[in-house]
Amino acid sequence: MEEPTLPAGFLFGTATAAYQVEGGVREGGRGPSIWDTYCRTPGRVARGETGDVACDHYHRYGEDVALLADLGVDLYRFSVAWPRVQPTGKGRPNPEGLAFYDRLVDTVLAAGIEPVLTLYHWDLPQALEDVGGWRVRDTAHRFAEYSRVVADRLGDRVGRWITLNEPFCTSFVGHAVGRHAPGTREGTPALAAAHHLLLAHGMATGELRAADAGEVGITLNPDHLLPATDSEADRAAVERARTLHNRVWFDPLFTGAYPDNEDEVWGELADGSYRVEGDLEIIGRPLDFLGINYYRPLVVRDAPHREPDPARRTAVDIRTEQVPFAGVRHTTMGWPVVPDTFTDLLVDLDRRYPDLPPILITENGSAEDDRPDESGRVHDTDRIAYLRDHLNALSRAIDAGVDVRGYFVWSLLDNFEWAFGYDRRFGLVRVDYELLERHPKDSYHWYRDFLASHRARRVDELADRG
Ligand code: IFM
Repeated sequence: MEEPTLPAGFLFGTATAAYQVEGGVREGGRGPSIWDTYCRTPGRVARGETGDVACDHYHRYGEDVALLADLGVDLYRFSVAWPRVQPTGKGRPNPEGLAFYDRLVDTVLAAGIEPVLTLYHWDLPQALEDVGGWRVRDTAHRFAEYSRVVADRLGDRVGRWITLNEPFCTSFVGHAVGRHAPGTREGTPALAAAHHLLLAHGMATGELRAADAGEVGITLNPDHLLPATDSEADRAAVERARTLHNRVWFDPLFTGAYPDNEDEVWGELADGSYRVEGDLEIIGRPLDFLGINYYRPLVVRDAPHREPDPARRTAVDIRTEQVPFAGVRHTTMGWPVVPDTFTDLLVDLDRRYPDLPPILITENGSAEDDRPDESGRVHDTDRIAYLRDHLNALSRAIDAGVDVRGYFVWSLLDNFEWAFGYDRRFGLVRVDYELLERHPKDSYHWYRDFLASHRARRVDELADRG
């Protein structure tokens, strides 16, 4: 299989997120987050696992940055834990929390790597959840305040800022499906949460601009949706799913309007009471880049009848159902591996939204059944194939005219995979969770060699042209 070729100047990185790697949840004055609470609720997370220790990145970040330096990446994407900076989600910042991110950023920069900072990767301070969380408008104001605190502290050294990671998961998986914190099943409040997240993003963008912090973007996880059959009903189901998964975010952010089929999709759930005149202007503030996370396509069919089992029912029912993607390999997440759909998604978004800013692929990767050999090495050939095939698919999207500037592997380290706990491993580096040792897998060595040879190839081409 051919090694991917991306344009000269294309940036490569890896990504992590605070709750998934840091641990140290009771250290340095950090307050509790909704994920601490969720993990402690029996039956929520596999085997009752928590992020209490995770990869112990809070103490071992130096070792992790050394791994990044050896890997040869241009960028490192990490997230700041809001409850470390503001333990109750508002008010005076916690100096120890800010000092931790100071040290992390300085260490990353000293390794010659550019830090890319995500402000919110799902760890809302529990104190804010207790007064309504994302269901209430005030949380958007609190997020803007928190963003300004972080920007004032790190804006002199961090040049790229991501406001939110995958607000779809926060609002719908968290408030309608209940599989993420806060773990509720609510209809209208889930839609209100989606709106307040967008508003929070827009307000934070304003604060980051005012602090002159650098480039600003948001990370979305749009789905590439395919109908189960060519029937009219299944194609209509795809359009409803497109609104829930993609248009809710893309339309207000990049067209200045809410999706025009909302009434049909949400029915009476959307009472609009949470929208205030002027919100769309705030939400639609221009961005410097768009982060896209992509892993797998989704096949859906029309499902006019509600899920009979109330325990499995989502509170935002759009009368669709997921169908397995037959005939392809699946990762240990149960996700089908279909790299061409990565090209298709990017081209499709580019055509639907002509005003998108340049794109960074802020996550892509695969969870595999990694089994270390006697010497502790993980020969993760499936992960290498996944990454190579997706980078080739990305390169085809760029050839088709999509403006993509960078790519991050999810993830640098095996880490806490939310409700699945620790047995879904996405890392380029294996983490021994007992000893907290790091062991680079074959995919780490592949990515390192690929980055070095890609750079050398591009330099040679430029020299030839010169
Ligand atoms: O681990 C998550 C990450 O936190 C958000 N995007 C998807 C990843 C894999 O599920």
